[in-house]
Parts: sequence; structure tokens; C-alpha cells
Amino acid sequence: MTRTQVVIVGAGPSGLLLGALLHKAGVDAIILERQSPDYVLGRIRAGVLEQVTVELLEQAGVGERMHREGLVHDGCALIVNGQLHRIDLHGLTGKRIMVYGQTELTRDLMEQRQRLGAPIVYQAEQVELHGFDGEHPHVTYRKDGQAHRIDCDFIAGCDGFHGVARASLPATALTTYEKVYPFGWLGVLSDTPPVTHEVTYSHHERGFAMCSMRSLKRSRYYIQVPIQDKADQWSDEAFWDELRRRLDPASAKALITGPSIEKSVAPLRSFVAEPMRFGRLFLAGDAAHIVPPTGAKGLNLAAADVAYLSQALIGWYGQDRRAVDDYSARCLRRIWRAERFSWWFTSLMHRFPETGEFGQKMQLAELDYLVQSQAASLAMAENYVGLPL
Ligand code: FAS
Ligand code: PHB
Repeated sequence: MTRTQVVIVGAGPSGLLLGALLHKAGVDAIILERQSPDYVLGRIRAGVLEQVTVELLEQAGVGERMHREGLVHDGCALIVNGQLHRIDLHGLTGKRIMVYGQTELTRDLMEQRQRLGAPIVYQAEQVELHGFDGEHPHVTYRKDGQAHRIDCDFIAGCDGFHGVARASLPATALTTYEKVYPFGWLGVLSDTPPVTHEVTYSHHERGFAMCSMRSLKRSRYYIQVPIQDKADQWSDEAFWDELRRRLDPASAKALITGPSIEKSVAPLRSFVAEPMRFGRLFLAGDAAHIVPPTGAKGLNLAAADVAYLSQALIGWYGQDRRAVDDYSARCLRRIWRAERFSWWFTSLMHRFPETGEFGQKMQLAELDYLVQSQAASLAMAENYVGLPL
């Protein structure tokens, strides 16, 4: 039987960042991850980091490659009625965003943990949580056919939307809120130069489109597709043609296409589970909440949860036994603001045929106001760059 202070379930950004911050503070933790490292790194997800997230990664000791390879952006852009409008994020808020793929920061955290020799178990099967409603929880799992048990003080459920942590709770312990959007995002990764210098969101009568990047040589594009669409229904040519149709003329002309190196359809939902603490079990990141990726909040919310949870656990071990008591309330205040922004921006930028012609006119009127009004642009910008912790 093994003993540690904190068992972290999940080696996505939440679990790895929490492990790094706890290790730095001398709090022992073991991370249990269901998949292999390659599988975790193979999932192409977020691309935009808030300044708060950048600072947390620096604090965790993994800022060097991010600053070397990441792209710092002062603005983003909206395409409305075929016209590109820049939102001057830095001019409006004094803050910037960092474009650095989730895959890369996950790799940095994995490699750091390996260098530190800090414990992590990949391909841990049948992870089960026990006794977290008392003061002596433990976790069991199987690995290579062997049964294992870890006794601990706390369990951090960093295991994403489909994980075991939230599923371990009695239905009566949770209140959940959910909205599923009637479409998905078809995303393509390609080793082609980005068509726009900054992340660009397009509102178009054919549907939403978005131009992002991972570097000056690797682009990430998305188009809104019907919820039932599968990635293999879309040839690369069909994707590029549809993306081109949804961009402003100059970007459509400048678009450099190439073979997709990754192509996937992501469903869009808003989801929150309250509260985020149950005795000695804490939920963090996608295990507790999901946002539609339009506002680039998912990964950044996970990082903010981890900032609060690491402070709470470090406080507890520093004899401030009440440090863990306001974790859930602190997270949820920030989460609901990000849920609102992500829902608002998704509702504004996507095509909702069910809202009819009046609904589409309302979207265009709000977009016209957003790009013309400094007050409206500031309201969007301060949410996009991230609210203070
Ligand atoms: P994650 O889901 O990343 O990690 C959870 C980890 O727990 C996984 O590695 C999983 O294998 C592991 N796990 C699950 N069950 C387990 C078990 N029983 N035992 C052990 N381990 C277990 N956010 C953005 O900001 N922009 C985007 O463009 C964007 N695109 C996305 C696309 C998709 C398809 C998805 C699903 C999410 C996207 N997100 C995006 C959100 C995403 O980036 C998340 O916010 C981020 O991955 C959250 O990190 P974690 O909380 O660590 O959860
Ligand atoms: C991405 O680069 O994958 C990305 C950027 C901004 C978003 C969503 C995704 O809002």
C-alpha cells in the first residue's frame, strides 16, 4: 500500500499543472492517468492562453519554451458582412494573449514531471475513489493486471468531463447546469502559414468560421458544422472551400491550403457542476465545467481552478485548516463569468436558423455595435484577455 498527501486523477493541463505547483511547494502528489502520454498529447485542443495562465505556467517552472515559441498577440479580429474588424485587446485592456497550443504546454508539464522524478502513473485502469466523505480517503486502480491502493489526505478530480471523479458522487450531492448547442466545430490542423496574423472569428450566413494558429508555420482552422457531421465526411478540399466562403475577400484570397494533419469535430456545450468540493474530494477543470471554445476559456478556467486549489491545499498543509473551505465559491464566481462570456460570444457568432430572420438581424446589429463602440469592444476585450484571479 502506498501513501501520499494528494492523489490527482488525470494528467491533462489541470492535473499536471496542479502536480507541478504542489511539488514546488513541497506537497507530495501522485498523478493517475488513464491514457498513455502519446494519447494525451495527441488530443488537439486549446490554443489561446490568458496572461493569468501564462503567469501560472511561469510559476510552475515551465515558461521557458512557451516564451520562446509562443506567439504574443495584442489583438484579435472579427469578420462581419465580409469586413475584418480588429479588436485592440492591448490598447483597450493593457493585456495581451499568448498563442501556445495546449499540446505543447501539456508536453512541457509532462517532461518537467519526468525530470523531477515526481510520481505519475500512465495507463492506470479502473481508478476508483473511496472514503472522500471522511478524513482518510484512498484511491484504487489497476496497472498491468496488478491491483494498487494509495492512501492520501485529499483527492483532486482533474479527469475531465467524462472522468470518474464527478461520476463518483451521489446525484443528490450535485446541481448541474447544461446547454448543448445545435452544431459542432470541425477543426483542421495544417502545416501552412496562418492566413491572419491574429486569431480571427467570422460571422457568416453560411455559419461560423475561425482562423487560429500554433506557430507561423502551423495553422488551426474551424468551421461550424451540423451536430451530426463526422470529420471523415469532409475532404480537405471541401473544408478549404467552405472556410474560404466564410472569410473576408482578402483573407479568402490569401488563404494557403495544405493537407490536414489532424481533423476532428468537437461538440459544443456549456456545463457547470456545483459545488466543486465534497469532503476531501475537489473537482477542477473540465471535471467541473465546460464552455463552448468560442471564447477560448476552457483551458484558462482550468488553470484558474488549479491556482485556487493549489493555494487551498498548500494553505491546509501550512496549518491554515480553513484554506480549503472557500475553494468552490472562489472558482464558481469566475466560472460563471466565463460561462456567460462564452455563451454570449457563441450566441453572437454562430448561425442559429431557429432564431429566424429577426434573430439574425439582432446578431448583425449587436456585431455592428460591438465593432463601432469602444465601450462594447472593451467589454468584450476584458473578458477575452481574462478577468483577474
Ligand atoms: P482534460 O479533459 O484535458 O484532461 C483530463 C484527463 O483525465 C485526460 O488526460 C483523461 O485521459 C484523464 N482521465 C479521464 N478519466 C480518467 C480516469 N477514470 N482515470 C484516470 N484518468 C482519467 N479549450 C479552449 O480554450 N480552446 C479550444 O479550442 C478548445 N477545444 C477543445 C476541443 C475538444 C474536443 C475538447 C474536449 C475540449 C476543448 N477545449 C478547448 C477545452 C479543453 O482545452 C479543456 O478546457 C482542457 O483540456 C481542460 O483540461 P483538464 O481539466 O485537464 O481536462
Ligand atoms: C485554437 O487556437 O484552437 C483556438 C483559439 C481560440 C479559440 C478557440 C480555439 O477561441
